[in-house]
Amino acid sequence: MKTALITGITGQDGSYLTEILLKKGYRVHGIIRRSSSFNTGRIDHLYENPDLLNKKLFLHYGDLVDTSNLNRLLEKIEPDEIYNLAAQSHVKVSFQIPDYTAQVDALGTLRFLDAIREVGLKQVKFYQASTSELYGKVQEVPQNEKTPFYPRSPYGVAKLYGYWIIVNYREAYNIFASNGILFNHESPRRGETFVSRKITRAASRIAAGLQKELTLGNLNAKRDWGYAPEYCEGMWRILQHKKADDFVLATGETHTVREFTELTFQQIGIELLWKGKAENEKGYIKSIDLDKAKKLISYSKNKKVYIRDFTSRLKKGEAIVAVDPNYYRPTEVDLLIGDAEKARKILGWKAKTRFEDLVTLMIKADLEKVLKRGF
Ligand code: NAP
Ligand code: F7E
Repeated sequence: MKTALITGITGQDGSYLTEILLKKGYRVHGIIRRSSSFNTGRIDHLYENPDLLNKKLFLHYGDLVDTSNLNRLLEKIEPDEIYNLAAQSHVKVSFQIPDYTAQVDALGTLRFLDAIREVGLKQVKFYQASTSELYGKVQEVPQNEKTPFYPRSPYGVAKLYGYWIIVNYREAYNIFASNGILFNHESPRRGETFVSRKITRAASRIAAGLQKELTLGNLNAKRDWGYAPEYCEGMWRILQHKKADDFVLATGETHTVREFTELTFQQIGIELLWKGKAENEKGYIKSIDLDKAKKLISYSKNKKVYIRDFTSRLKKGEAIVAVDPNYYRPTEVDLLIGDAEKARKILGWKAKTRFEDLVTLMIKADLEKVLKRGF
């Protein structure tokens, strides 16, 4: 039985990776932060299972800014594989807390690598959650492992340090350390302030009459959006490769935030019409097509609910999307589109879920959540 240690186990990716590793027969240890409120929502379904808790799944308090604790945990757990997913992962927030972002995302990675050296874990394999944000102001389209980096945020710059310290410790000390350069990946477990989830959550709440408007920033930014569980499987494959290396994981498709918004509302039968420019732009209900909406059905425990039952309460001509410059970033990443050919060839990894299916599964999950809470 292999032992894995996951930092950031309570996050979107940490929760999916835990499920994947438990299914593969791993013993999984996770580092969680002390919080004044519950922060284990994404792993409660595992944590509350008596067959797993303290048998196959173990949680420890820790923080990437606390070196002494990292050393102690490594000595105690002696993992075969470490997945370093913990990060201050919000790009916009990194402009507000750049120092903290660097402490966790840049130096946190160094602290971990150094703890591995100090404890003398010679056989351990280390996965670093690197990111397409390294490409920032892109120097090439599409972006692959050889594309030069040009980060555009304190988050991107901190992760750039993380990337290079992995390469350096690999070359200097022969540590098996690999970077997964992952493009955006989303799911119903995505944090509510990232744009994909913000859109699907707001659309379901608007349909249910709980919210009037969705307020966004830059509608024209383009992202390569994939489905998170597939990317977590890719992380595992990166560490199973015979030598440590760096891999891009991406879908190879790119779409604007505007397209994501349009498609989300289309899934519940609403066609949007955009009017106005820049911060005065608004999205109005152009038409409501209940036949399209009824394609999707949400279930609560005992009843079926047609999505058209939600949407029918909305009116043509209503403004439901607005732009607020507060969501703009001082420096934006305009276009990301990844080339994951190396991962396909060497790891046999390929993104399967297409953009439209991703949007569909996310809006469906959010509608179900709204339903379960009884509006
Ligand atoms: P996420 O949902 O924001 O999760 C981040 C995790 O890190 C949470 O468990 C969080 O704990 C933990 N954390 C934050 N600061 C910490 C600290 N100082 N010490 C210990 N733990 C800390 O992020 P995600 O989307 O799952 O992403 C996972 C990793 O991949 C991150 O490193 C992110 O930067 C990177 N990445 C993500 C994407 C993407 O599209 N999702 C793409 C490329 C790279 P709490 O739950 O207590 O907040
Ligand atoms: O923004 C635009 C925003 O915050 C995507 C993280 O997981 O992926 C993520 O970073 C785009 C940007 O993700 C809003 O300006 C418009 O252009 O969902 P996001 P991100 O910045 O791409 C990378 C790969 C990571 O590594 C990160 O950890 O959408 N946008 N309006 C908005 N973004 C947000 N958050 N909120 C808005 O209202």
